[in-house]
Amino acid sequence: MKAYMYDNLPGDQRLAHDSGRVVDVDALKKIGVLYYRLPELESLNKLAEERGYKNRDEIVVSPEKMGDVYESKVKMFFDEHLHEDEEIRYIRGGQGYFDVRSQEDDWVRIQLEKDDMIILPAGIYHRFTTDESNYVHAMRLFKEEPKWTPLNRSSDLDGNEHRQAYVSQYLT
Ligand code: KMT
Ligand code: NI
Repeated sequence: MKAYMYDNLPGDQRLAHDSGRVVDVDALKKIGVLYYRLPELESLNKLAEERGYKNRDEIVVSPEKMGDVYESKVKMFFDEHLHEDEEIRYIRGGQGYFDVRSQEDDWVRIQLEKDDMIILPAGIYHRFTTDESNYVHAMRLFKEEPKWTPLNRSSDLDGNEHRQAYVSQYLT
């Protein structure tokens, strides 16, 4: 895992866009983003048990696996959105970038690789992209009732109860 401020320069979303300004795990925690390195599946299972993640599936995001829809899917994942529940991802292979909004509403880019696990809190604005390798294999974990419909950023969403809960816990 490596996290840094996104450079906001033009260019493909899959490029590193590394500004050189590092962001540490503590700073991620302050905006409610939890990071774990879990080389043993056993530790993942323990964490899942503790946090009530009862369900899981696996996804491979790649042109080989997805065919023609790959490019459009990757663009969709990169639309800024939030969910009304946590987004939990455990990377099994390949790499990818999760971008999350900082306290100042700038993008923080989190580069993940095999054995990295990330938990994004409900209500945080974020987006995802593969990198230049165009391959990521991830486990998606969720609670009983997955509520992970992406809600795209808009002023209408400001009043959403999950957004408001996030803002009052982490941004004020
Ligand atoms: C998401 O929600 O952005 C995804 O599922 C992308 C693939 S998981 C790394
Ligand atoms: Ni999401």
